[in-house]
Amino acid sequence: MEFKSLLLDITDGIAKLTVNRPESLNALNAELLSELECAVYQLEQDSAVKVVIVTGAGEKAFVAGADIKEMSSMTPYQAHQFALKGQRVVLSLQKMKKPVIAAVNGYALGGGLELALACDFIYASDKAKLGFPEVTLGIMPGFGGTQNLARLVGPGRANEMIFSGRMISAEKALAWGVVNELFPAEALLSKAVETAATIGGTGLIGVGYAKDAIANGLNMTKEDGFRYEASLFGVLFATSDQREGMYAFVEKRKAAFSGN
Ligand code: DAK
Repeated sequence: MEFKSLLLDITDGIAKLTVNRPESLNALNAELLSELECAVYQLEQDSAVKVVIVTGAGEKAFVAGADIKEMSSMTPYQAHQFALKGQRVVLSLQKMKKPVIAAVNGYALGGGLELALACDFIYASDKAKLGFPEVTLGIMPGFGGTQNLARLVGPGRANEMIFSGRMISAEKALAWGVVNELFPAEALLSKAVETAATIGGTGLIGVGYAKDAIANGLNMTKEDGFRYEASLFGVLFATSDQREGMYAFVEKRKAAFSGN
C-alpha cells in the first residue's frame, strides 16, 4: 500500500516507520491513523521484517499528538471513530510479536507519547520533550497513556505529568524511566538501528516469547507469571532456533537462526 503520511524503509530486516507530516509536527490525523494501522499489520505479516523502529520526520517532533485542528470540529460520531481507530493502532503496535523501538527525535506529546509508550522501549534525542497536554485541551489521554505511563513510572509521576499537562525534559524522562537512553539528535537513529540489528541477530522466536511473557506477566500474579514463563520456555525446545543456538555454542561457532 502507498502511504501519504508515512515513510517505510526496510533494510537488512529492520523496518523504519517514519511519521511524516512535519508541517504539523507529525500530528496524528484520521488518515494517518488508518495508514499506521495498515503499516503495523503489513510489518507483522512480512517475514523479511525482524525489528521495527518508529520515528518522526524532521528535526522538531516525533509526534506532537493527535491533530487538534482536525479534532476541534469533529462530530461525536467522528470523535468516536477516531478514538476507536487510535486505540486499534496503539493496541496492535503493543501486541506485535516483533520487537518495536521508538526513536523519539523531538516533541512526543499526547497521542504521540502514547504511540511511543506502545513500543517496547524508547530511545530519545537529548533535545526531546515529552508530555500529556490533554488536560489543557479539556480532555484526557485516550490511547492508553494513563495505563502505560503509570505502569512504567508508577502512579505518582504519571499523576504529576498527566494532571499538570507540563512537558518534561529528555533528562527527566531518562531519570524517571520513561526512556531507556538519550543520544544526540544526529546519532539517535543509528543507535536505534544498532540495537535493532543486535536484536535481529538473535533467536527471534525467543524474543517474541519473552515479549509475550513480560507484557502478559505484568497482568498476572507473580506465581502465575512464573508458570506462564515456564510454559513458553518449554515450547521453545520444539524450535530449530533452540537447537541451532545451543549446538552453535557447543561447536564454538556463530548461530545461524532461521526463525523456525
Ligand atoms: N495538532 C495539529 N497541529 C499541530 C499540532 C497538533 N497536535 N502540534 C503542532 N501543530 C502545528 C501547529 O499548529 C503549527 O501549524 P501552523 O500554525 O504552522 O499551520 C505547526 O504544527 C508548528 O507548530 P508551532 O508553530 O506551534 O510550533 P512551536 O515550536 O511554537 O510549538 C509545540 C511546538 C509542540 C509546543 C506546539 O505546537 C504545541 O503545543 N502543539 C500541540 C501539542 C498538544 O497539545 N498535543 C496533544 C494533542 S491532544 C482520544 C485519544 C487520544 C487523543 C485524542 C482523543 N480518544 C480516545 C478520543 C489524543 C489527544 C492529543 O494528542
